[in-house]
Amino acid sequence: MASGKGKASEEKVKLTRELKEYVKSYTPWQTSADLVGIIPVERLDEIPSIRQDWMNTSTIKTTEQMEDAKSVIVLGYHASDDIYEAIVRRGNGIEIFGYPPNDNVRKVLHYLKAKGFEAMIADDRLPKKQMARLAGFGNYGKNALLINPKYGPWVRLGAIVTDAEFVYDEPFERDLCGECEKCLKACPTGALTPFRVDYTRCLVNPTSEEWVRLISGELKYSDKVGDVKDIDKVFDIHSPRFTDNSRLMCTTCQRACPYGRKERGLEK
Ligand code: B12
Ligand code: SF4
Ligand code: SF4
Repeated sequence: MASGKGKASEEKVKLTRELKEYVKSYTPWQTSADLVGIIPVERLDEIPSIRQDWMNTSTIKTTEQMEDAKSVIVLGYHASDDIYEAIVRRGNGIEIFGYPPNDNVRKVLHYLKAKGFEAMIADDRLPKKQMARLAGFGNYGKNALLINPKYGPWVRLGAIVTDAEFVYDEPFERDLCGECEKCLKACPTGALTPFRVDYTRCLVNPTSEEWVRLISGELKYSDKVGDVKDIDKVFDIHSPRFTDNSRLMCTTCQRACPYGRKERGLEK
């Protein structure tokens, strides 16, 4: 249920409705968002800064990105197939096709700019899982990912910061995990403890340069992490080659999750 509807001006109600329809609208050859929620910046900015160790930085406030920011539009894309997990080598760099589908994020950006609003793709130092929970997408799972009742953890997130104002969505308050611990048990490297991932153990943690060399075969995973029992075998099983020029990111904790299996085609 959206909040403040009674008090919201007709203009805000109209803009909110039109934007949500536009974001989800289907255009051939373009991704459309599967989930969209909008939050006021204060709701996100009141969360204390979180250390982002993997990036060697900390989260920032929306107003550090855009002084006059009023809202964050949170976009969710269903990662419906393994293709979303492919890391493809391209020269000395990599391409990740699956997240976030920038064509759709840019489409929203242009939509807002054409209406005269300021709009920017959210800085990576803005915490996406937190904004998705606050926008009502789902809860914070024990796998340290946002899990949605329909799509489970198979959701990739994008976001836009803007000075436009909308009718806002409510946070997600239910706990979907309960007593379940399937993801914790499934992780082959023991990277998960409830609600936290130890990035040093997670098989998805290589840098772009390391991915290039892991794909070409120049680097073995054990060269990176040292003498961990059977680690090259574990990496090959959980981060397999997709084509000669790519590997799939590990999805084992997501596969174990009871949510979103049907939508991902993991069960009939
Ligand atoms: C750095 C990073 C990584 C790093 C480090 C992961 C990490 N620590 O979050 C590595 C490389 C390991 C990684 C791996 C993956 N990532 Co990543 N990653 C990011 C990135 C760029 C930043 C996240 C970050 O640093 N957060 C800092 C940490 C400390 O924050 P946090 O996890 O929220 O920590 C809080 C919780 O622990 C919470 N907490 C602790 N206890 C409890 C208890 C309760 C009850 C609650 C509610 C909260 C809570 O408190 C902490 C502080 O607030 C984001 C994009 C972004 N800008 O947000 C994508 C992102 C989080 N990754 C994503 C994905 C999909 C993955 C992978 C599945 C890769 C893949 N196969 O596609 C794996 C999954 C591993 C896993 N199980 O988490 C998606 C997540 C989508 C979703 N459904 O949640 C994001 C949002 C990217 C995107 N644009 O879609 N990732
Ligand atoms: S992505 Fe793989 S290695 Fe990383 S936490 Fe999930 S299961 Fe463990
Ligand atoms: S596998 Fe179970 S514990 Fe892990 S995120 Fe899914 S529901 Fe939560």
